[in-house]
Amino acid sequence: MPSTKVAALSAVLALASTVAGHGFVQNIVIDGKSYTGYLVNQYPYQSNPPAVIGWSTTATDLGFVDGSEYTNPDIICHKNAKPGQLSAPVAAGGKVELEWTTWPESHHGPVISYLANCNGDCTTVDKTKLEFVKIDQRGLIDDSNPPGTWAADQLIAANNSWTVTIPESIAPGNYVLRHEIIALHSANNANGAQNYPQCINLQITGSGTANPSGTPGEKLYTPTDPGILVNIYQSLSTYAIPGPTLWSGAAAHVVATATGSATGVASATATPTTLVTAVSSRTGAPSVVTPEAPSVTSFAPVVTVTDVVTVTTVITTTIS
Ligand SMILES: [Cu+2]
Repeated sequence: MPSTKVAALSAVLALASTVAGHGFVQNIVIDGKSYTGYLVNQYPYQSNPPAVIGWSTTATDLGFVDGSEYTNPDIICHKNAKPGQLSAPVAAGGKVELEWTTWPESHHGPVISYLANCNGDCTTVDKTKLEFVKIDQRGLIDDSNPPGTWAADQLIAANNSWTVTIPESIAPGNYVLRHEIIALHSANNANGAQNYPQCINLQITGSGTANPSGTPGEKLYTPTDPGILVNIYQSLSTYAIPGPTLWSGAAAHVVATATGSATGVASATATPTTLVTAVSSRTGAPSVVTPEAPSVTSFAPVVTVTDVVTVTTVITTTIS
C-alpha cells in the first residue's frame, strides 16, 4: 500500500483510538463485589441492554462536558444521562472502587466525587433536583515539574481506578454518587477544561444521621473558576479544586495502589487532609474494553491539541 494511504488510514485509526482513550467507569467494586457500570461503548447499540447501577449516557464519543454546558443538565451525569436501574448496597464508612477503562496521560487534572440524596427512589429521580455534597477531592499532587502530578495521574497509576470512602456519619438512604475527572490540558483557553462525570446509584446503610445540604449539578462550576480556567504548564503555587468545599464529614482520602494484593486495609480516620496509603483490594487487572462500534464520524468534538499531536506521532511512525 502506498505510504500516503497508510498514513490516511492510520490517522483515522489513531483518532478513533485516541477518543477511545478517554475512558469511562466500566466496573465498580464494593466489599469485594463487582457491579458493571454503564458500558457506553456497548449498551447504546443494544436493543435490550442490561440494568446496571451506572447512569446511561449518550456520550458514545467518550467525550466531555465543558464550561459552555455548566448550567445545562448534561453537566450533572454526562450527556442526556438517565438514572441507573439498579443500586449497589454499601455501608456508611465503606469503600467504593471506581474502575475506569483507561485514561490518557496528557489529561491531567483533579478527581472529585459527590453524593446526592435521592430522597426516594434513585431510578426515577429528577436529576435537576439532586443536590451534591462533595465527599472526596484530590487536585495537584506535585508541581515541581509542570504540568506536574495530578489526581488523574494517581488514578492511572492505580490501574485506572479511584477509591472513595462513604462518610461514616451520612444518613442511610438512596444516593447518587457523582464521580468526575476534570482534564485541564487545554484549560488555559476559555471553556477548555473538560469534565467527565460518571454517576452510579448507591443504597447506603448504617446508623448515621447527617443530611448535609448540597449544590445542584448545574451550579457546581463556572467557566472562570480558578481551578477551571488555569494554565497547568506554568508553575502553580496553589491549585484550587473546583466546586463547593469538601464536606466536613468527608473521610480521609485513600490512595489506592495497584499492587493487586487483597490483604491491605486502609485505616482512614482523622481529617480530610490526612493522606492514608492503602493497598488496593483489587484482585486482578481490569479487562480491556474494546469499543465494538466506534463512531468515527463523531470524533471531531473531542479532538484537542494534545490529541492531534498523538495522531501526528502515529502517522510519522507508520510511514518511517
Ligand atoms: Cu482528549
